[in-house]
Amino acid sequence: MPTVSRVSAIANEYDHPKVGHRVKAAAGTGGVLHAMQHAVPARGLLPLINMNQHGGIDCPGCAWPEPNQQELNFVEFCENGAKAVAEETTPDRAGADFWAEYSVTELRDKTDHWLGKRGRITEPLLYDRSSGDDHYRPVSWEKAFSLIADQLKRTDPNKAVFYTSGRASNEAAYAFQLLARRMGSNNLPDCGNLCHESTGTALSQTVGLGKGSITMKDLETTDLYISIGQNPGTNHPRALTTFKKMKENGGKMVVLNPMPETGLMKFNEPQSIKGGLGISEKLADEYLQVRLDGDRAFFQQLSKELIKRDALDWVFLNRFCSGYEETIEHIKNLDDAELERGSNISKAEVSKIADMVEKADSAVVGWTLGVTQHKNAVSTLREVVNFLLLTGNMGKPGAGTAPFRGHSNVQGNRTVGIWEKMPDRFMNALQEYFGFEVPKEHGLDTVQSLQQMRDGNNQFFMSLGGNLVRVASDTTACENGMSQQEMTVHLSTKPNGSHAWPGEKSLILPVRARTDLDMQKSGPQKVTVENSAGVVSASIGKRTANKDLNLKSEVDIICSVGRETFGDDFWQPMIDDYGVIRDAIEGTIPGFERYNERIEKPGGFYLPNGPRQRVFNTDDGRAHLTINQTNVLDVPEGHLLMSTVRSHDQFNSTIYGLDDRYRGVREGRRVIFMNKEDIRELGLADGELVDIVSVWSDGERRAPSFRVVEYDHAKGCTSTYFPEANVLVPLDSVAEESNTPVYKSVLIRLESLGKNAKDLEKK
Ligand SMILES: Nc1nc2c(c(=O)[nH]1)N[C@H]1C(S)=C(S)[C@@H](COP(=O)(O)OP(=O)(O)OC[C@H]3O[C@@H](n4cnc5c(=O)[nH]c(N)nc54)[C@H](O)[C@@H]3O)O[C@H]1N2
Ligand SMILES: Nc1nc2c(c(=O)[nH]1)N[C@H]1C(S)=C(S)[C@@H](COP(=O)(O)OP(=O)(O)OC[C@H]3O[C@@H](n4cnc5c(=O)[nH]c(N)nc54)[C@H](O)[C@@H]3O)O[C@H]1N2
Ligand SMILES: [Mo]
Repeated sequence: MPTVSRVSAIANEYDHPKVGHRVKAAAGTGGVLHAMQHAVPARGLLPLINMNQHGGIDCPGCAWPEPNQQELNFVEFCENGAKAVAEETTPDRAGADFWAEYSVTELRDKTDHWLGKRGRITEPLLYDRSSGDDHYRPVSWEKAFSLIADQLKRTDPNKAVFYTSGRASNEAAYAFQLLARRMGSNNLPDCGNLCHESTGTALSQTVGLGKGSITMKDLETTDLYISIGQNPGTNHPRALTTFKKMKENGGKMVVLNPMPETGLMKFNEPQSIKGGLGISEKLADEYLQVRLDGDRAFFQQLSKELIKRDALDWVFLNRFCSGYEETIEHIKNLDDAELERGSNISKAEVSKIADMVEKADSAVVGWTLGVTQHKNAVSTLREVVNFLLLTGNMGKPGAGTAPFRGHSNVQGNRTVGIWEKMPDRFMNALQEYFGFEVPKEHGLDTVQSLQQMRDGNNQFFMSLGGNLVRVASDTTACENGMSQQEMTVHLSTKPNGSHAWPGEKSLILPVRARTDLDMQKSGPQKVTVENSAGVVSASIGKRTANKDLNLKSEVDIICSVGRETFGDDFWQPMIDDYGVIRDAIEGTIPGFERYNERIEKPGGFYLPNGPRQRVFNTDDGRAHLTINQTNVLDVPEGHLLMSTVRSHDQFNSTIYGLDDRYRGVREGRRVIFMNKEDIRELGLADGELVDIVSVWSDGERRAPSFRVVEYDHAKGCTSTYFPEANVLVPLDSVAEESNTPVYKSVLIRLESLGKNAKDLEKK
């Protein structure tokens, strides 16, 4: 490993961000007027009006659940959904001329913003290092499939990695896992490993199902919603409409977040009368600026206070839980001062929240990445479950767990087999249904796959969507790892940073996107997706504007590779009619009975959910309370903790634009948000340019040229944007048990460059 990392291609130049006015209220469903300014989808609004409606497409953005069918609005999409669709329906093209103009080496110095704005990829492309040509060149589909088939036939299944980004449909995901397992590999990592793996791990251990328990109705009617580590104004804007309903029903909202996030404080619903008049409404009743990774300590403080008050649901504990005596004893004896040091939240504040919990007949805790991407994330989430179980807030109306998933179908991908550790029940069913030997040994997750690639022990990498080089930690190690493959294959819509790090041979296979019409032998195809509430529904693309492009559907590509490689007779019928894949899902996974029939119903159907019914699929059939240590992160003098977050104008590595209007940043992304006191104590100034440096046992890592932005951030904590800062996190820095990269509590120091952005602007 290098002691000082080579500066990653995306991370070397200062991009002159401007800092100014912050927009103070966020918008939910229908908050699209703003989006329309720079995101009107090409060739009309039809894809948008159809979005999330029966017979239309599921939004390709986040996994926020749809409201009940009776309550659907005329427009059921948000600003960021509109941007996602605009990005997909762009008239811009990255055709053969683009790939001829830019060599791979040149592409390495381009940001993902620039790459994505080149437009849709128009035909399959091949890069072949042995030819001495540093360019991707057009290739026929037949040649592409036969090259991949030849490579797969000579690849050791343990040295092949099949990565999925959570936008893939259930049908494409199922076909993809079939390809990997038919080959003999369980190496099926996904973006979920980088995202909610900690959620799945903690919830499976405690309540026996790695998914959230609530329905939309629960969220709308709960008495108390506790939000931890989420920024829904940007990342799940339609949630704001639900929060508003919850507040109208008398619900209260408590927020834990080190950053003051506009989308959690004030809300402006353009579809309501008040909103139309520009009157915004308050969301959070209490906003606690917790220290980074301080949520576990906070929930210990809260449970300790409730135990002291004997405000526990003993009937529920006795009837449904195990481990509570020991857990209560443990929490009772935790040290108050240490807990307060961990959370940065005072006893008085905890007491106020305990009052709210006591008054509430029901409570939901909702979370996203501010909780899942820490070293101790799994134990934090177990502590959240302790709180819910102690107060009986599980499996009754208005109560439960609400992890909001990221990508629109990341939850569905898991359900249908994209996981390196699928249970034996599934493997046996697969073997029986298809009649080939299914490998039983667990495969590699995302970080393990990248470690194997980095260490030169892998031959083949195939990616169903996504942009792994940019979104994983340790950008440099990933770039090197990708380049060492015998073959890399990317199913993509647009150029991205991962394409710039090809293996010996590399194929870019352009896919139809969710909005595109998908015509196969049996007619136009629909696909299905599962949202964060476990509802499965259909999505039907209708756009014909990309007819002129030489695209194939994801299902078609995957099954064609399978057919060419193995010659089985089950691949082609799946391409001709995706209903055949749904039959196979029904035949191998519980909960999908009458799959093809039930997706015809508006709103789709719910998958079974034990915890929602107080059924806990654990070893003793009870919900488990657990003992978790406090583990406060120590920060040496002169250092700070850093979290990496999304701006309002990005979807992961797809950068729609360079503004973040709720945080007052424009035209650039290289900023670090800091508390005023921290700036002063470190002898820095607002606007100063700094390098961010992280120190590890294998040497230091550096992300150069960021502008210091004074912000009302929790003391000792800072935030920057992902993926620019990913270069700072070593691949080996992961959460215990879930192996998710520690993206949200990185120990850093800052080195001044002796310049101030404000002076540069004056010149
Ligand atoms: N527009 C848009 N929508 C998206 C995405 C996108 O990039 N753009 N990405 C999608 C994906 S894949 C996902 S997974 C989700 C992500 O959704 P979010 O989790 O909302 O995304 P982040 O921007 O990472 O925001 C993390 C939040 O947690 C806070 N935080 C950080 N550390 C801590 C902590 O220790 N404790 C607490 N309490 N808070 C903390 C941060 O200040 C920030 O507000 O969004 C999905 N939706
Ligand atoms: N530092 C830091 N790093 C993070 C995170 C963080 O909070 N901080 N968050 C992590 C999380 S939660 C996630 S989910 C990952 C995201 O990781 P990924 O899912 O791997 O990345 P994306 O940026 O969402 O993928 C974008 C690419 O997908 C392709 N694409 C778009 N639409 C389609 C389609 O319909 N089909 C196909 N085949 N391809 C398509 C496009 O080519 C585009 O370039 O990043 C993780 N990385
Ligand atoms: Mo995610």
